[in-house]
Order: sequence, then structure tokens, then C-alpha cells
Amino acid sequence: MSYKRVLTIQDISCLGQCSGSVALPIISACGHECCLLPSAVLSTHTGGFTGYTFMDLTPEIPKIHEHWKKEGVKFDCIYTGYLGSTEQIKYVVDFFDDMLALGGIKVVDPAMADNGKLYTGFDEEYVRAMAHLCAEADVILPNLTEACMMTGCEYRTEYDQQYIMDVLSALDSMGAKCIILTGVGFREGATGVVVYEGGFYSYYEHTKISEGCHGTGDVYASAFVGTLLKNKGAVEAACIAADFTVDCIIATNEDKDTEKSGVGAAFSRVSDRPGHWYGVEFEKVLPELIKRI
Ligand code: PXL
Repeated sequence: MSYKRVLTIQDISCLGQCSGSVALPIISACGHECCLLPSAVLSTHTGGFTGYTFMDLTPEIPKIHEHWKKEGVKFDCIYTGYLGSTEQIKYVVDFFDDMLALGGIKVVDPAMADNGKLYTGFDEEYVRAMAHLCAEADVILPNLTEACMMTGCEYRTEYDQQYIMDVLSALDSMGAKCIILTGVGFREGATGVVVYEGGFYSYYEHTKISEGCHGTGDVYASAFVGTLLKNKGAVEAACIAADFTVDCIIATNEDKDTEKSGVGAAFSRVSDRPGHWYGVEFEKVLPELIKRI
């Protein structure tokens, strides 16, 4: 059947173009039903805003689980992103155990760190629990920071192929099955993804447009899930999602170029800071993604 039902478990950052607010439209645009179970509700994401609100929805999760069990609902894919607490990670395993349809796929984006640093609000215990969740998944999508944190490998900004093979082999020993390692670049101006599956590696290199944009990890993972469920293989889905993410950044920068850059300046409010800095304008390039899948 080509019409798939996906459950995504991640937060809603009401302003911020990340997590649930990008997973829902992207997965829906790919032609699937997307059910969003919010792990937390925040006024904004935590990257670059101050004074945001945070409502942890952990206590709701087992109640929703119980209700859905009574309804007999099953999902063709469960895809998790930013989770609100360590306790939630345990609840996610319960969904994996009894809410997946036959042949259903478990996809985990650890969504907890970038550029060598944990996001605000996470700790070592969360990292350990996330490593266990990744071992349960069919596909994981860590960036290099998350991969190093979960495996204990040293995080480096400059490296060679052997280093990346070592990180992948550490993830493999941790129990991960199919690994999509994002943000891997071997030369100036380039970045890419490595797909490791069944002992085989492949690398897809693309242009590095900027030093990380907020929400691109979530855009990437959502496009990957939407494409994978169109019966594409992991390598093809990883490449299509990479092209889409690059197009999203380009579309966002087209607007930025017409405004004064806000980089390096101190702005106290979102409305004082020029450019669309807190997310990417993925909506503009959704038609391109749809055409490709
Ligand atoms: O894009 C990852 C993400 C998701 N959700 C929240 C975040 C972040 C990254 O900072 O803060 C709330």
C-alpha cells in the first residue's frame, strides 16, 4: 500500500520552523498520513531565543498510548525527534513494541546536540538513554556531534575517512542498523551524508552553504522519512533529502541577501534581528521534493 500512516514524536516549537512544525507538513506533502504526538510545547526552539516557555508533556504520553491501544491503531513508521525528557525515551520504546504495523519502520533522529555541544536542557543521562533508543531503531540519523556523544568517540571538526569509519563502526557496535550520518565534510565548502547499511558505506557530498541553519536537521530527517516511505532505498532517500535541505537553505538565503546580515550583532528580540535566522523557508521548495519522489 502506498498510503502510509506515520507517527512522529517530537516537540512543537510554536515559533521556530523545527521539529513537529516541519515534520507534519513535509511528511504530509510526501503523501503520507502524519500523526504528531507532541513531546513538549515550547514558545520557540531553544537555539538563539531567550526566555522561551517549555511545557513537558511526558505525563500525557502513556495516556495517549493506552487510548490508541484500545483503538487498535498501528503505524507504518514511528519517527522520533526532539524528546522532552529521559523518561519519554522509555515510553517511545513502548510505542515501538506495540504500535508498529507488520514491517513497520523505527526511525530515530537523536536531535540533542550540534557543533560539539548538547542543546540546552539535556544531560549525560539523556545521551545514554538516547544511545539505547538508537540501538532499538531500524534507521538512525545522528549528526557527527550526536554520534560522538553516544559512542564516546572524540568529536573533531577536521578528520579523514578513517575517523568517520571508526565513528560508524562504534555506532554499529552500539547496535544501530542503518546509519545516516549527517554533516560529514572532507573539504572546504563541502559537506555530505554517509549511509552505512549492512556493512556497506556510501557518501553523498553536497555544497556547504552556511555554518549550520536552525531546523535543517529536522527538515532533513522529515524529508528522509517521507521519501523512504515512497519505497525508495535508504541511499536514494538520503540523497533526495540532502538536495531538498540544500534547496531550503538557498531559498532562505535569497531573502536574507536582500536584508542586512544579522551575524555577530547582539539583538534582544526576534523582531530586531534581520533575516529569517531561526529556521529555513522549506515551504517554498516542497513542490520540488514532491516532483522527485
Ligand atoms: O531542531 C532541533 C530542535 C528541536 N526542538 C527544539 C530545539 C531544537 C534545537 O535547538 O530547541 C525545542
